Amino acid sequence: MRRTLASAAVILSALALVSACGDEEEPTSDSTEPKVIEVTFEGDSVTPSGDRVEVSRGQDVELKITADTAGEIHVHSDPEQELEYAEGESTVTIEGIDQPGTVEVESHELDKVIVQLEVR
Ligand SMILES: [Cu+2]
Repeated sequence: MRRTLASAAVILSALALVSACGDEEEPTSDSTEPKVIEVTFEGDSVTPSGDRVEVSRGQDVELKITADTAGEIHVHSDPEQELEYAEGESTVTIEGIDQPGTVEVESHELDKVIVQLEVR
């Protein structure tokens, strides 16, 4: 009887191990996917203009840019980030920001805020 119980216990724990492996979940990729924002520069205006955009801490932000002239984007994070873009279509990436708070993304050429990133 004792022996039967012991082997039953062995089988049960073996099953537990197997199912533990099977239940392992894939890590969710939501927080690692970059936030994509389309930005258009035209003359002395930019779209979006001052919009608030929520991002997660550490989440990269991809700016898909269409511009009639090359320029530079200034990200008021700590440390600051300066991103140059070319005339035409291009993509620049703002590196994920670790500190929660509001970070302004500006064009100094136009003296305008493009988006305010709300880092949570
Ligand atoms: Cu600035």
